[in-house]
Amino acid sequence: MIYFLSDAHLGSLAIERSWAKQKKLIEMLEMMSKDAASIYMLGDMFDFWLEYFIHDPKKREFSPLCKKLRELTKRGIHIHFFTGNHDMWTFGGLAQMTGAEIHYEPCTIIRYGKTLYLAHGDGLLPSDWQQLYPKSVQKQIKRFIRLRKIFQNPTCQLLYRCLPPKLGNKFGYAWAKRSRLKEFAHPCPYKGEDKEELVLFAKDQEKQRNHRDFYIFGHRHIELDLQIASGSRVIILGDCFKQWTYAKLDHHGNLTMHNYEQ
Ligand SMILES: [Mn+2]
Repeated sequence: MIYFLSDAHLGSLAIERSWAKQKKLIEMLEMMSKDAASIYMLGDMFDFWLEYFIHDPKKREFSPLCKKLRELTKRGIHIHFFTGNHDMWTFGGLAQMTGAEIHYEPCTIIRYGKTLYLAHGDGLLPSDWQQLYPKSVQKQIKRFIRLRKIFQNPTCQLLYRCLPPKLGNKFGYAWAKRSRLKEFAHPCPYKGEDKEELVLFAKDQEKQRNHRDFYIFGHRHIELDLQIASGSRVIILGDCFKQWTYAKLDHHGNLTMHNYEQ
């Protein structure tokens, strides 16, 4: 079996009982480990993860999860960690702590006879997005792209990593909290097949003859399983702090969505 999950936003200052969520996540991983060959975590598992040049005591908070992942990799389960827009700043530390393989970019894999496109999902747009959206939405998208460029800029990253962790975390967690509170105050439900960026992105890929059986994303905190073409589905994974949803691909190439309630 192959499992897919995303968006635990561990450590978030806007989510109550963060330690209990981490515990539940560990139990969920343990459940998956019973028959998992690989586990794919598709981004934003941490609300803010940045590796400084100086020791960061805050990381200790996540050591139960890191220990669990280390144990699973030792047992021979492949753990894949995709960076999201909240936890892209790992420079080898997380891989060392957990034994996970880190993915900084979307990737296409073939498993059990199926082609899967995997990505966190932030910043993915159909190629004709500038014609598709009204000016106001275009402005928002452009702002997001600009911010993403700054986040991914090596010089900016280097400078941020020089900060004392206490200060860097203060900014980082406050920024993440603001975006979480914004989401809680104005939830953005599924926009529909003709507006949801990730669906449009996948449809565009199909149109360009880059066929995949499954497009699996996180990022949006909504649960979606949508057929977009014959033999092609878009899956958006939901989250692991409220909905506790995940996807599972079995040996026959069947992909199913599940809800972890325990
Ligand atoms: Mn995200």
